[in-house]
Amino acid sequence: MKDQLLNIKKALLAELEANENNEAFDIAALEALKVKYLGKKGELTAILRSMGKLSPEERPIIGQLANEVRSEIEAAIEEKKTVLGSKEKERKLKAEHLDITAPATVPSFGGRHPISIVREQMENIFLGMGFDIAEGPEIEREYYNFTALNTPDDHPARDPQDTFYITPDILLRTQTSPVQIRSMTGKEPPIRIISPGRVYRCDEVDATHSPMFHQLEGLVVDKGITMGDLKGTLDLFAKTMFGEKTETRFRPHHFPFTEPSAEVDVSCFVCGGKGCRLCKGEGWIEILGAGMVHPNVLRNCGIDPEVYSGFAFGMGIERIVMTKFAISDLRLLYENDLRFLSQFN
Ligand code: 2NM
Repeated sequence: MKDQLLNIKKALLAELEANENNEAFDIAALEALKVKYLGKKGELTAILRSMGKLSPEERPIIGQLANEVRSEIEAAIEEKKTVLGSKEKERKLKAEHLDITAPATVPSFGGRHPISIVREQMENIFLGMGFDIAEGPEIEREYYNFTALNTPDDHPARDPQDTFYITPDILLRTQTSPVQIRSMTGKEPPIRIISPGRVYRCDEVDATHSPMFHQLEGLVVDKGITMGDLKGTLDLFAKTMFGEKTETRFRPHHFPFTEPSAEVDVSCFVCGGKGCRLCKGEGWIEILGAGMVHPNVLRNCGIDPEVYSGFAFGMGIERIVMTKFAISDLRLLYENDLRFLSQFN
């Protein structure tokens, strides 16, 4: 029995030594070992239970030895526990290491899209001249988009090849002019509004076309409004948008909804009109269309053209963005590539 006791101690010490360099041998494994040797079903307990068979002389001797073995085993396990504990602490410290001197991660806030930047600039210029901002639906009635605007039934813009029809009567607006029609209908002038927003046309995507783009149109109706008011308004807009040296040029044109109509150019703000890459040697850059509101359009909206007159204009926001920032490909504005967009922050 004496040998049995000493063997238990040896076996425990051997197991501890065998696991000296075993990374997987942790405190839980050590607890299991303790149960195996000292637990109720452990080997030492089994021996102590069988001590009744011993003679009265042997009993105290074996009893004492058993107690010694038990405390030696306990001591060995305690010692190992301390070692494992400090190893565990070291591992945690390494894993949870925090360098408080490291530079902070700066949160990135993003920025505004160039179309939004320019649209807001344009809005602010017209708000400063006393215009209000008007909005309307992007899904529009054919009447507001074409008919009320004096567009002939056989006008090419009405072609299903060019316009997204939902039904023969409902379509995606091809311009923001229907907003002006809605604003004029049943309202007594003076009217002074701009209508920025998305418009849709059946175009293949390329460097200068997109089936969705943005427009900003303007409308003024009052007694005695003339072409001079139109020229003054657009000239001030151009000077504020592109620089005070900017000049404007009106070229005769045709729109169904205005008469007379004009296309409007601004003098190139890069070369000042001498001709350069931006203006393709022209000295002028076309930025908008405009004219005096056609009497038929006023009548369609219940406004008497004998009493009132008005001017209107429209421009593509993307075109202004591309001109201002010298962007050669429209698609860059829709691809949401941060390498492009972050340049405008
Ligand atoms: C343009 C060019 C010229 C325009 C006309 C109207 C309305 F409703 F008053 F008749 N709104 N917008 C207009 C005039 C739009 O875009 C190139």
